[in-house]
Amino acid sequence: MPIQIGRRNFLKTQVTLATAAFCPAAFAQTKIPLLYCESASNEDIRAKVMMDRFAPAIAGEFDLKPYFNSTLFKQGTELLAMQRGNLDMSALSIPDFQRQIPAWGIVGNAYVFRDKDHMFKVWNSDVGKQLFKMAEDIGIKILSVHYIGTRHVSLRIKKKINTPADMAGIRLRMPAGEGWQFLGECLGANPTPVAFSEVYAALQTGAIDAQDNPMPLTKTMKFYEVLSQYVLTGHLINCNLFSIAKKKWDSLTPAQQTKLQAASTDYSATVSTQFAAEESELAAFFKSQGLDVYTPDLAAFQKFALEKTKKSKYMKDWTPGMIEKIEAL
Ligand code: KDO
Repeated sequence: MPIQIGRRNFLKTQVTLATAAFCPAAFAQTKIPLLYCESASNEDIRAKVMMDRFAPAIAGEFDLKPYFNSTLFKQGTELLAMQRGNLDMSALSIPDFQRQIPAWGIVGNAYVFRDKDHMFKVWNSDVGKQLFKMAEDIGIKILSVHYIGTRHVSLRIKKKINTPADMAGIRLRMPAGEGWQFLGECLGANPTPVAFSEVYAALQTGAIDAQDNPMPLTKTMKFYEVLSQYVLTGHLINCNLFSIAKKKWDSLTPAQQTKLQAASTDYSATVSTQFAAEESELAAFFKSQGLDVYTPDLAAFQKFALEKTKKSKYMKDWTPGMIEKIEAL
């Protein structure tokens, strides 16, 4: 049975074909621009995997415009830029969300995740669903989560650190943001905000005594050149939330959403694997560079952080029953 098309449709088809003949662009799908910015440097695993894997995977539908090293928006301002429609995507931190959603403080708290596997169990559970919904309610669609290492205290000065009492008065750089600064207080230190891209200079000039980046970032940014010791506090299993402005997401077709989601899931899985692999070799590398690398009294650090949190104003913001669900996973 030949397909019956009416006279009007027939004419429309002829006109369309004629148009396409004279300007192929009318048929060539115009690529959707995706403006991306984050504070990772160009040498970072995340930048390399983005350019080598993620960008090519979405190149058919999207025109990715990536900015690393916070070259478009200062670290900590990306979420607001996304809400205002000035930025499409970023790799956000938990304290970025906590600024507008106090309940997110629960997952940015010291020692809340036992390890990388526990962290992913939480994000893939009902707890993760609840937190992702809170993010959508402020206009941010979280596409995927990647592990960027476990945070430990590393110091320029040689003072031996065994318990939080030894951290008293230590000027510990933490990223800007209330959640990050409180995390520094939970380590017994005197936290001070410095942008990621300024940490090397702050260590070199003695403006700060310590910082707490995961080992892969300390390597990539060469912070170890101005550090003397790594104290394996393991106080935070660090992740980025790979996100898109919800308005942008909602403007995509279902096919474009499926494509972007699949590429994001693949991207975060690849990044997490590479960070974990690199991290496993770095204690030996830092020792080879002359740093002292040792484990402090972890029980003392965990006890101190829990007491600090209980006495703080933050626990009242936590969703009732959520910490029990997290601990049970
Ligand atoms: C940092 O500023 O110490 C930090 O490591 C915090 C992380 O959550 C993440 O924002 C990271 O910077 C950036 O992705 C740069 O690596």
